[in-house]
Amino acid sequence: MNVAVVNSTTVTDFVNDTTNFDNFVNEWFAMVDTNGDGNLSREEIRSGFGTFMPLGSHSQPQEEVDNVLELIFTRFDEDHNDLLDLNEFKSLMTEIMNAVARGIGGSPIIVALEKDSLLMKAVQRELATQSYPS
Ligand SMILES: [Ca+2]
Ligand SMILES: [Ca+2]
Repeated sequence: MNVAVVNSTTVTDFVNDTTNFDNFVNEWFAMVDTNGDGNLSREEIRSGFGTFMPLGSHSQPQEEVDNVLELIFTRFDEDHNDLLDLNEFKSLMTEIMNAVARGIGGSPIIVALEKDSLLMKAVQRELATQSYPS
């Protein structure tokens, strides 16, 4: 666990850096697609849920997880095959990151970061692209 100061730009810059964000989405897709068939089933997303959600909602009640899954599929499963392909997954990830950015707002806040969480990746990217005067 690390602590970092972030604002909404940390997250929006991360999403807008297309090459970087594409790699990031691909990585996550491969991680969640445990049977490697190129599609994410509800079960795969459910299993990946704990690390998948930006603020690490590990111990959500099953019912709540089902509701979120239902919302995800209603909104992002564009061809209604009950699977998310890479493009559908990317829309979902973009939406999640934008929601995180809106949640943070314009003023810098201090957050606790879980290793490998979405926010952590955004912060790492920001740090990597910043140059500090020496
Ligand atoms: Ca799969
Ligand atoms: Ca689909």
